[in-house]
Amino acid sequence: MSKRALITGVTGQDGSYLAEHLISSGYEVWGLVRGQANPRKDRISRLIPELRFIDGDLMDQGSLVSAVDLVQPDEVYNLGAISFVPMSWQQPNLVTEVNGNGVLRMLEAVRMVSGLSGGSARSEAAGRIRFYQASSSEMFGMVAETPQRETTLLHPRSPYGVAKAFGHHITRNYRESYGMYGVSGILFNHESPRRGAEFVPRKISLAVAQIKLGLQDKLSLGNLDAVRDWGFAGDYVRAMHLMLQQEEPGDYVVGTGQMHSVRDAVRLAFEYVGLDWEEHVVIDPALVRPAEVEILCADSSHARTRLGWEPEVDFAELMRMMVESDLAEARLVREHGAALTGARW
Ligand code: NAP
Ligand code: F7E
Repeated sequence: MSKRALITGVTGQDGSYLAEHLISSGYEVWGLVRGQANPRKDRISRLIPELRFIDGDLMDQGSLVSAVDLVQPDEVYNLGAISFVPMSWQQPNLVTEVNGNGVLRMLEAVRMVSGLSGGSARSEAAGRIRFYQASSSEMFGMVAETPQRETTLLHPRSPYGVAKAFGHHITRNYRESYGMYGVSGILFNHESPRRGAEFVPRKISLAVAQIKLGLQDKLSLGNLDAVRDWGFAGDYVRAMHLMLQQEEPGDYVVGTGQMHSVRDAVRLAFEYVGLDWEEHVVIDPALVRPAEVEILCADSSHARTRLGWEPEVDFAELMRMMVESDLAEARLVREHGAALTGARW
């Protein structure tokens, strides 16, 4: 019989790649969707017609218990979150509720449906539903060491990072308290042509496409010196799946181990279309964060040795892929109008 997976955050970047990966591996995949007439549900069901949906919200405990009870998944991937870091200074309570307490609600739903009570001895029920938590390198914040690994001290710099740290710790606590098969993937920044337009690599690739076609002239950015370890989302969802296939649950850092600054990303993207970035980029101090994460770089040796995971797409290829995709989309808009856009995502 095929395995069944439930994904929260299925309408997001990672949810879409993970659903595709699991379906191609023979899974029956259910996605939790929130809200009334969520337009992103239409978008993903066009992309992945085999995907099934169930209503629910990480803010609503009852809806999560019902969803887990109805789907009876073998694996739950908790990807749902408010994932844009600056939003967490604007609405810290909401972000804490969704990204922090939302994890606890999802764990409680799994615990209740599995019939687990206290005692860390692993019972059959404890391993029945395996749980993946989308932890983040943002938890390392003001980094205690470089590169960062599973044991690096957490020092989050944003309410987003603080909420993710709670989700991380509570997942480990359910593993230790109930013997639940719960893992955290501490994923470093990962991007794709499906990335939200608010995140810096996609903001750059979209602007480069518009500027190349003469539809825009300037790109406003904040801190160009920030350094990130950027990978491809399609590579990272393979790691999520592998984490839930191990005999014992554990936590894993996932990244490429390569560091690039925002300036590098801008230079590369403009170079790709034959333009000089310095003629187009302007600095907007309003885009600089109240507390910045200056540098992130993953030591993924644990994931590489234990999971056999390797990234396949490097930074230059990733930026090329994103710029090409946005150029193709921008050309469509220019030639046929907005009605044809979003056909691929
Ligand atoms: P994304 O594209 O922003 O997707 C976020 C998803 O969460 C959307 O499907 C959204 O659904 C859903 N969501 C938001 N609020 C919700 C709520 N109250 N209840 C249920 N679902 C809700 O994010 P992503 O890049 O795919 O990231 C996936 C996860 O990995 C997130 O938890 C993120 O924090 C984490 N992460 C991402 C990265 C990265 O670089 N991408 C790195 C480390 C960790 P709607 O359609 O309803 O808005
Ligand atoms: O910023 C700098 C900004 O918003 C990257 C999320 O997926 O990864 C992501 O969080 C860097 C920061 O991603 C602009 O200050 C400069 O230093 O693309 P970002 P993020 O904040 O690192 C982590 C791992 C997650 O978990 C999150 O969910 O780029 N930067 N100028 C800018 N950033 C943005 N967005 N816009 C700018 O104009």
